[in-house]
Amino acid sequence: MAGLILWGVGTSRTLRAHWALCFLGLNYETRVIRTRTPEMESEEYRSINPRGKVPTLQDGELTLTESPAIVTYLAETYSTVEKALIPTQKSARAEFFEWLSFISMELDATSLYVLRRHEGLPEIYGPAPDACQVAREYFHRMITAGSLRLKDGRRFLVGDDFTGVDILMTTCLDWAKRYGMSLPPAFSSYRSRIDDEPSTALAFAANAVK
Ligand SMILES: N[C@@H](CCC(=O)N[C@@H](CS)C(=O)NCC(=O)O)C(=O)O
Repeated sequence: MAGLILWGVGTSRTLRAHWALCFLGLNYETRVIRTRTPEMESEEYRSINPRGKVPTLQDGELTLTESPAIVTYLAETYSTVEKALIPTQKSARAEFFEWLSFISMELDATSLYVLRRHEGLPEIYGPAPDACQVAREYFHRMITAGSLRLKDGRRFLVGDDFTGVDILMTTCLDWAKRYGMSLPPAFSSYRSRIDDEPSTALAFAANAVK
């Protein structure tokens, strides 16, 4: 198998993978597959991703799931001097992985995904109003603490440039807003700045359900 193939459109997590590919200017093929559709259950897709989730990236012989891992793999493999999604300097790389973990665990898995499952899809996962209330409070606490990072006036989370963790953070900020949560002012301004980054519009278009 040759070339890059990305499976999945239309979700916050698929957006992350499209965005990294768009930012790096890579040619890739999109396999339009959406959550909770028969295609997700197909034998072909299950043989590629037995967990039945999107996104999945194929790069030659490599098949990779988990959006933070996909963004990091693309960043490590395809960044150039002109277009890089991960810093090269050791301490900045350590901070990149710190933010990757914070966003994936504290914002996504512990807060937003709880809301997605129990407020957005109660018919599948069951209603859980207490857990949702706690998830909202937890998100607020984490994003407020996270916003201290921006108090020195920095434009992006790590180093001086836009990186993969800005992709992940932006998807979580938008996700939180869709669930009616307000953002600390520093993250509202940050989110507006992200729209100035040319790959933002490309990525949203690539991830859109046509
Ligand atoms: N940790 C995974 C989560 C992937 C995930 O849950 N994707 C959702 C769409 S955003 C999905 O495929 N849901 C289908 C299902 O759970 O049945 C990642 O970040 O890629």
